[in-house]
Amino acid sequence: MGTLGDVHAPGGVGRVPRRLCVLAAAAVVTGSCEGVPRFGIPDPVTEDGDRILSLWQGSVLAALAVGAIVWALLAWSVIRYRRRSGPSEGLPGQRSDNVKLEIAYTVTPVIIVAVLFGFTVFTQEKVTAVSSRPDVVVEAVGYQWQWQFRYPDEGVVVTGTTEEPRPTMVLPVGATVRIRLRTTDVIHSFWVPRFLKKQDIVPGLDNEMDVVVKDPGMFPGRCAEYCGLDHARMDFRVEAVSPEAYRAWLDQQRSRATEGAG
Ligand SMILES: [Cu+2]
Repeated sequence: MGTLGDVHAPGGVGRVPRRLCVLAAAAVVTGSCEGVPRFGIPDPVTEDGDRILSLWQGSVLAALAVGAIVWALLAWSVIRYRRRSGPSEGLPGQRSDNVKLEIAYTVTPVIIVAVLFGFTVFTQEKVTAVSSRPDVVVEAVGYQWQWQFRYPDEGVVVTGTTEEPRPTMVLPVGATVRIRLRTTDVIHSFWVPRFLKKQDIVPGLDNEMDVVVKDPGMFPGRCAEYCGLDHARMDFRVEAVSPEAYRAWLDQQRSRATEGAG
């Protein structure tokens, strides 16, 4: 008759999670999980987004592996030790302790959590880092209840209204863009889902983020912090274009501003 000790050999419990940790680790370090599902998060369009996606995929795979092992062990014990018809076999082996097993099931989760923690810190350091020399600086100013995008080095300002079209932050593809986050009133939050990160805009706090958009396209963004009556109308767009198209857009904005002033 199998006892707990025979069945759950420490090596058997520890080996699979360790293998998965290695798999998840490889994914995070290499920065991509080709062919692995995204498990519900948007397709990232920034370099940091790729790192965040890999961390998410590694974490979900590790969780699924642990879940599969737990469910398999539960199913096994339910089936193996079910009440049967016919003469009773009596109770399975009853052991009050198994030191090796207890050490294994304490140390294994600690290792898994430590590995996940390590990769989380590693990724966080990467995605919150800001370059000392960004290529483009944009100030995203949130106010009740819209956005203003200022390009201080270019003399260009885009001011949103709650009517269509929503304000568009135009960025060049492949450039390191510093987004300075400012508010004139309450707390808002700058969120472009396909960047896979968002950051609060807090009065009196100079928050900022760097993004490098990989591919051209139009990406919706919104305020992600409830900020009052028309919070839901604080939509905007980020349009990533080629560096040439970006320069042309700046020129167009400047000439439009001059015409307006004239
Ligand atoms: Cu807001």
